[in-house]
Amino acid sequence: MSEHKPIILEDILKNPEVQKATSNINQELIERKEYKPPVCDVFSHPYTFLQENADFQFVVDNEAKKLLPKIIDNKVAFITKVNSPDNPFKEKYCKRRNIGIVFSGGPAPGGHNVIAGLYDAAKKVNPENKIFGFLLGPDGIIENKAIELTAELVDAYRNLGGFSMIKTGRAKIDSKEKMLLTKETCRDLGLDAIVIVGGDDSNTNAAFLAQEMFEEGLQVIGVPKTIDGDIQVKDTAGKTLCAISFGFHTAARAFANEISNLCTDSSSDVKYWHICKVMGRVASHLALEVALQTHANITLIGEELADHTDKERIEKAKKENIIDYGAYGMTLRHLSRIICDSIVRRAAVGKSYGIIVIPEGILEFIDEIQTFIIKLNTIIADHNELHDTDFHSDFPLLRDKLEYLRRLARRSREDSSFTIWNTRDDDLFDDIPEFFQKGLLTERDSHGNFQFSLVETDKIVMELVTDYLNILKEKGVYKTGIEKTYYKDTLNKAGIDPDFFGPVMFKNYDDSDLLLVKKSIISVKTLKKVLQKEGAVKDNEKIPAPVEKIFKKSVPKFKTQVHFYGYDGRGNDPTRFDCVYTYNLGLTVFSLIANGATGQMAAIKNLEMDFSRWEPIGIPIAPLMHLEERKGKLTLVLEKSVVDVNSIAFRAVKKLREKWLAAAPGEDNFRRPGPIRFTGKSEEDRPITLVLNSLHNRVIEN
Ligand code: FBP
Repeated sequence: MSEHKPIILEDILKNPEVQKATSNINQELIERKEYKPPVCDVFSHPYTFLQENADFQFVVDNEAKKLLPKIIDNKVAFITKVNSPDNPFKEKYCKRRNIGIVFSGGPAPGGHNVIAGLYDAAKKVNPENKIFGFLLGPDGIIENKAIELTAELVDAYRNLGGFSMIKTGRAKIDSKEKMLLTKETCRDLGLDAIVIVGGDDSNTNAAFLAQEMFEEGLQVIGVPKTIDGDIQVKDTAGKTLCAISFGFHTAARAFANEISNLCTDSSSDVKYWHICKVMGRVASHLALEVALQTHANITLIGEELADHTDKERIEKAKKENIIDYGAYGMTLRHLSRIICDSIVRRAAVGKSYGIIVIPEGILEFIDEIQTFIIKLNTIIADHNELHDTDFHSDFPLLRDKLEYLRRLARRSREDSSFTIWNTRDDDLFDDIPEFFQKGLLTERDSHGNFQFSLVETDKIVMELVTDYLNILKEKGVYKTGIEKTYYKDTLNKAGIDPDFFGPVMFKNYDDSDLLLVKKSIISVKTLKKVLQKEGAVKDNEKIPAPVEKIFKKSVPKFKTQVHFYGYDGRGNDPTRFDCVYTYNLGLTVFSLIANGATGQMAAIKNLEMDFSRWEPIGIPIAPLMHLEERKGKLTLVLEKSVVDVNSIAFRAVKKLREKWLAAAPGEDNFRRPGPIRFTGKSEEDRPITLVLNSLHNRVIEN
């Protein structure tokens, strides 16, 4: 007899077992929230001090000198302990402060721990200190929407992913009016400092705000956030100051786990190619890390494509004494050829399945597409400025937009000084599939960035791949390899001599265990023709059924499943690396504020090494800025860091590429990183990219 009491259906929600099973709180959540990240040694001391270090130099842009004079001379500052501080130092350090914090841009796992670190440090130094969280991103600053953070609220989000506590947004404080409103908010809340947790554009914002608020004495500190991993800082000598932004590790681990599961599925069911687009607006850092974690069969890296040169074409042009400009840089068509080559090679060994990882921002590195993006950015920005309206509201439908472009092309014919959009551009644009035209004309984000996440990059690339594979099929070079033993067994069972048909049907019958049907045989009809020609069947005879079966097996089927990995990984609870990293970033932020810094970005040096070697620092933001095209204009922004094709991580992937493609008989070489866990050692430690790149000084060139 059951020990449990029967549950009355009407009272079902009152039943304690039902309540426990349906509660929002589970054991994992409790353990996560209770986790106390270790702190860098310096933070175990009651007071910290900033030790400027002028050894770290940057190439400073003249425009940055001009626009950010108050913070351009900031130096890298190491956070150090103070042994016996004097009273004035203590008073300054512990004075009562109001600090505002805002999340800006896309969520990144670990943001809540930045808040927790800042909160804990501020309250420990002076319990009267207040931390305000601005709601819904920078709009919260502009519109003065903030909440005072309490211990209860902070505790509720410790070690949890997302930015749910105060939310985020993509607004930008980019006009005099917004700056004035920001000043009003700061005055109203009596703020001493604002902390901007954001990506390259948000840290750019932090620098301008620091410049603007300098006289008012309001300190502004940035925090390097973005799953894209494109905030990495090195000085001119190549010394790493910030190896990666927070959130990157978690997102990469989440994507890698999902993609690794697909590796398992596809090598079990052996019928699908899984096309995995992974986030990363521009840089391919996430794709590179996913490759290292999963050993997917094919991983494209945008930065490598930008470097591409077609050596054959260059040589040919040289002989003709001309320069073939088209041989430099990658085209979409050429990219599809490279992918097809790998698919064809795997098919030849009987593997009509696999995993392709495509970085979201890959189109940024394809010259022909990049040109369109820049031209369209300029056209849209010019239209908005001239008419003081919004291009997308004026031309809501694709056909309206295309008609507008056509008008511009006509104008270029009449006015030779108008060069932004000519007839050739218009014709080329016309050749692009409609869904891609729409993608290229989508609304830019508030920073003027092209929104790659809204474009079906994978669809564009894979449509070209499918087309070309069909051509290769027609040409007779795309075939599935047939195991010789299988072929022989099939024919023997039917009482047919395999050695009789083998040499007629296959091009490598005598010297391989994996048989490839001859190039000239591309259909049952052509098979019959060849068999007749070689005298293997008579004119009025049918092809023996087992022979036809084998031929049909040799015709590859390119079946795909498409996946997008982005928002899911971005919302994951942070890995232990990101928990510890962000909590210490929060502590760093407070040290910078308590020591009077402004225009600095909190960072942890030596992230690529063991935790015991981590060093909290402040990095000056202004010297990291350079000019970039935004909304059709050159604008001063924090420089994004893209994948370095000379880095050890990239070169390792390049060297292992052939092995991971596994276009050879036998097993694939997939790696199983497993899901994000809080315990365990290796996977939770730090990104593999960082581990490899930290070996930089130890690698001897050969
Ligand atoms: P941040 O640079 O703001 O951290 O955002 C990164 C990102 O997740 C990109 O990977 C992606 O392209 C983009 O945000 C998506 O933007 P949105 O959230 O507006 O769709």
